[in-house]
Amino acid sequence: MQSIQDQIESLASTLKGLAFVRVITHYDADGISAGGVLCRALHRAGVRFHCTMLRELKAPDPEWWSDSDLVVMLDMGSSVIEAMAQHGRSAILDHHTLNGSGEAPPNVVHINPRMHGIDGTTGACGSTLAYLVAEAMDPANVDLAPYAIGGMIGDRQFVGGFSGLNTGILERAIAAGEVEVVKGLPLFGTTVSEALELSNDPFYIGLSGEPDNVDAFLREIGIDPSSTVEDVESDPVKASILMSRLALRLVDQGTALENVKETFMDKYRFPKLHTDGFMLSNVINSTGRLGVPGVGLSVVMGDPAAMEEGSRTRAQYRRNVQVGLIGLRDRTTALERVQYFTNTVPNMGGALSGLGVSYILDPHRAAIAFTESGKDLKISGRATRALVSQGLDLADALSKASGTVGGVGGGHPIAAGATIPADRKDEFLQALDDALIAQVGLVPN
Ligand SMILES: [Mn+2]
Repeated sequence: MQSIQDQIESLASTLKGLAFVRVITHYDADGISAGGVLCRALHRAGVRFHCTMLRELKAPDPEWWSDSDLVVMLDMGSSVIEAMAQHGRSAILDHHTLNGSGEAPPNVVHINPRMHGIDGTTGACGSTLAYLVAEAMDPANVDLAPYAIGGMIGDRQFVGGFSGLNTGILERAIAAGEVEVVKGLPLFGTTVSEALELSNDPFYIGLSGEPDNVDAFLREIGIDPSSTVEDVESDPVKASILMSRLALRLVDQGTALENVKETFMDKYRFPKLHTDGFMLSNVINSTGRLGVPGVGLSVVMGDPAAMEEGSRTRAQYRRNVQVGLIGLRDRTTALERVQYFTNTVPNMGGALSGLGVSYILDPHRAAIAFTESGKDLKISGRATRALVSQGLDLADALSKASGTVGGVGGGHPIAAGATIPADRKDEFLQALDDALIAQVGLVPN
């Protein structure tokens, strides 16, 4: 088998010789960043392109091959190699789980780090691979590394530390002056008051979404609300007072201890773009979530007007999530090992159950959001790492419980989903609670 470096270099030289490339990518932060980085490299090389961002990949569309020389699929596709091969010449750059060996027919280039012993969770994602192709097309494309890093952060590749191909990209980007790694506060915004007021991760009860309370809180601890986040970060005394007071608030509101962060974190500053990796990833993610992924793509393509609009979608998306989180505790019902609530905003269930169980709901119980979808209920479930380490497996429990009422479910031990007939909700909840109790017992007194 060819090495992944050889695969990337050979795809890069192929791309430079083509007239028109069709790019298909996922609508999340990683997929949009990957698409933007590759399209920008194609544009610089004088290759025409057309980019489509998909919410989910059902089956490849034959139209993609109608007038293009090559279809490049990013951040997905490892599960549809054969179908792609039947339609025509394709390249698939994915980092998700493989079906079988991943071997592809001769008209498909299949690049997946998992086939080369590289971790697809921390070592490479869609934007990693798209960036490496762009860099192989022209080393001057190193100025696109910040967008790739935004995509890696959006994919949560940094959790547990970047590894594999990501590490090398970070090193080269630092050497080129595109990125600076600095220790900073887990706060994102221009002023410290804006950052706190818009904070959902963590969600601070009484501060998030409450600007008057934020200003009073900051004044009480001697911080001018109009100071920038960087002003506070550069004053170690103020920064540590702020961090310890915020940590105390999280403890008081019953946040799972694993989510009480009192320490500084690595931030990835992009001096030439006047932003950082977490901000950029939030901006791009929000455009996909609000149904305008083209704005996110234009941000990555370097359009300053898109960046302005992206800042507005970021604020709007955060407000939407906040509306769901404010008062969530009062709208949540607890059984023994499960707690559940109704969500009314499509595609928001996972964010609410995840942020809910992390910061404001009971950390001893898995959190379940029910979202109506025609005659069905869609279920998004999240647990804590502590529960998973005690043996809780939400994917297994959701799969069993949905199966007993004629639904389907699955996912990961800490984050899973299901779909069930709407009229069997109570029966499903009982089966889910039973399955979770069988895994981790009753809540200790
Ligand atoms: Mn991805």
